[in-house]
Amino acid sequence: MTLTSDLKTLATDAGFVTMGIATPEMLRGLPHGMVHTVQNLLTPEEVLPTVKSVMLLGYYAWDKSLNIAVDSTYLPDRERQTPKVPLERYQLYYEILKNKAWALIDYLTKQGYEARLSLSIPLKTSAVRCGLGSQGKNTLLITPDYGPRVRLIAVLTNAQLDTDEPFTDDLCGDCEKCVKACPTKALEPYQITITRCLTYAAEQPHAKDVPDEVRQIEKKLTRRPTPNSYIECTICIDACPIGRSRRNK
Ligand code: B12
Ligand code: SF4
Ligand code: SF4
Repeated sequence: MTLTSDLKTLATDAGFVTMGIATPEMLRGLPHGMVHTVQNLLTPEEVLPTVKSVMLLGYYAWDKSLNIAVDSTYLPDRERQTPKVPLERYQLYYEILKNKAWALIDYLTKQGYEARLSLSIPLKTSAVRCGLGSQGKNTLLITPDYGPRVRLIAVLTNAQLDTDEPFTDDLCGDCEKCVKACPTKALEPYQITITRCLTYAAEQPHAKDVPDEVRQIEKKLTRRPTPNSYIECTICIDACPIGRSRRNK
């Protein structure tokens, strides 16, 4: 058994359904810096300066409740409109991903290597270069078996691992179901207008750059199980025929 196959076995045992490995050189030229106001995308070297291998892992999001986001602090309704400090938010699938990927960090560290989890390198384009699938017209990573129903996390290490081939097919073909299904017309093939996305609108209840009609649709469609939580939109995932036969409702 090599270190690479040990790690792949560990990842499968932890519940990841797809994985692939690239060197940092194979990930050059991917998106970097601020994505609108949402996320500062980092290079692998910014996360771990000694990085030699990047492992991309996909977890099958088999239930919509995995998309729940919960604010860390309870605030009465009147204060929620204008919180004095920004609220911290927990997204269930991020917590699950970190928890499961920890098995690999633990293993690598015990073997004497450095290892870091990352949710802040550009995960979709990195996943394509690691061979997991293609970027779909909804801009998400779609895999041949699960379509866009996978959530992504990276494990970076200074161990030298065997790499996989980048994915070169376009799995979408003539299909445009996700583009047509988006209720706010946020999508054009392979492009998104972030301020029209219901997930952005729900995450940023006070953002001024969300068009009024999008805000109205967000208020109508976003499911809020409690005043402190909401379920992120998955309409452009549910619309995708690839991998739909798997349970996802
Ligand atoms: C910022 C962000 C958002 C923003 C912006 C979305 C966006 N598409 O950029 C908002 C808040 C709107 C958002 C919404 C959602 N998100 Co989000 N988001 C991210 C985040 C943090 C960065 C995404 C990013 O890199 N954007 C930057 C742009 C430049 O990247 P890009 O889309 O790859 O852009 C490229 C394409 O447009 C491409 N391109 C342009 N023209 C063409 C033409 C062709 C032919 C091709 C092939 C490509 C192409 O080139 C661009 C540059 O490379 C990632 C986590 C991460 N660290 O990567 C999660 C992530 C992408 N989100 C995720 C999810 C699931 C969602 C939602 C479904 C909400 C939910 N239920 O969780 C929605 C889906 C909206 C959508 N259709 O994209 C998952 C996606 C999993 C997957 N299978 O891909 C991620 C990876 C989080 C995770 N850890 O799993 N998200
Ligand atoms: S997450 Fe919802 S609003 Fe955002 S692009 Fe997908 S379908 Fe449209
Ligand atoms: S719904 Fe169709 S166009 Fe959209 S990602 Fe899936 S296969 Fe591609």
